[in-house]
Amino acid sequence: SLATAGGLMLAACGGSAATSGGAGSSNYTLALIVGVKGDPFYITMQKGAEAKAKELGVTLLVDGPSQWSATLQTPIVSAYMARKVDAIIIAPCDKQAMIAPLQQASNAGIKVITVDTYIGDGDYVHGPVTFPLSYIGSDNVQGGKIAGEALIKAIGGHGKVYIQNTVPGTSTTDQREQGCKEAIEATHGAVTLVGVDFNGDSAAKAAEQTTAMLQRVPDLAGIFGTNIYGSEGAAQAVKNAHKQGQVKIANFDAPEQAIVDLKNNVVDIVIAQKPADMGSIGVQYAVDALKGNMGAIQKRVPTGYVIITRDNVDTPEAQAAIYKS
Ligand code: T6T
Repeated sequence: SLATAGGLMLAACGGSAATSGGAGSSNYTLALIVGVKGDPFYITMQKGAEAKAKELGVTLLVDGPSQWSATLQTPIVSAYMARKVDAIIIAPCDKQAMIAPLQQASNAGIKVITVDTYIGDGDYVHGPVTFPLSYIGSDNVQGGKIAGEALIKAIGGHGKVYIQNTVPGTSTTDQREQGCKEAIEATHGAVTLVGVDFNGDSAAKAAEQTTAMLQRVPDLAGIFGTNIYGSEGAAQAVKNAHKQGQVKIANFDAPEQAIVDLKNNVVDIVIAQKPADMGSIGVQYAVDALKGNMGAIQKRVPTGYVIITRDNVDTPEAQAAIYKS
């Protein structure tokens, strides 16, 4: 499946295979397994990982499932195990279901690092799962809170809101929902949550669900889209209903379309993560671990956000944070 997957890529082969001991000496093969193929967030992560692999002179293979699914992601882990890669850098699709396959890889001596999403509870020091070397990714409870607070402000501090979520069991989006709920609770009833829908990581499904919600709750004031697809579908439904400006949207993630929607007053805040940094640090850590340089590795690396609004969208910092596709 790897050879035909199309996502398999040789990013860099540094130096000759026979080299050893020099600066670019490590003849390591790393695998990056993304959460889903074709997602601009992961495309941007891949670019960051590839640049670092090239710099360090190691080989990087990249693959991922065609849909957001632990069932589809598991055989990719198995295939890289069979291929005896030195390290797996992965965004696990499910915090429980991906524990066993990754534990097997770790038991086989493969270094395991998680990026973006985690397994267990993400605390690889004191939590139930400690074999991954690091969790590199956003603080998603904080991100959900930022989104929730911005949405509450945009709707004037009171009214009905709705959360467009992806797939339960995904650490990132579960935590964003939690953070948004905490922001809503802090209004002591001024803002109420009228529903949470799960779109299966499909923008089309998200649009359908949001359209139904707009009909059921005509005075809906705001929507939080917890990732690219939830936000895209929510924005599409609001545009279809000609309710842009009337129904506010907090948009997690920063693909090009989100920036267009921001400029057109369809969304009010775009929360950009730093996927290229996640990929780059993931590769750096894998090579550190393979060289026995464990002191360089932190178990948890929060990568931060760039908050994009109409006020700063044209600044170099905001423009640089837009995802590649
Ligand atoms: O929001 C990102 C990522 O953080 C999440 O885990 C899955 O969805 C995205 O890739 C965006 O589509």
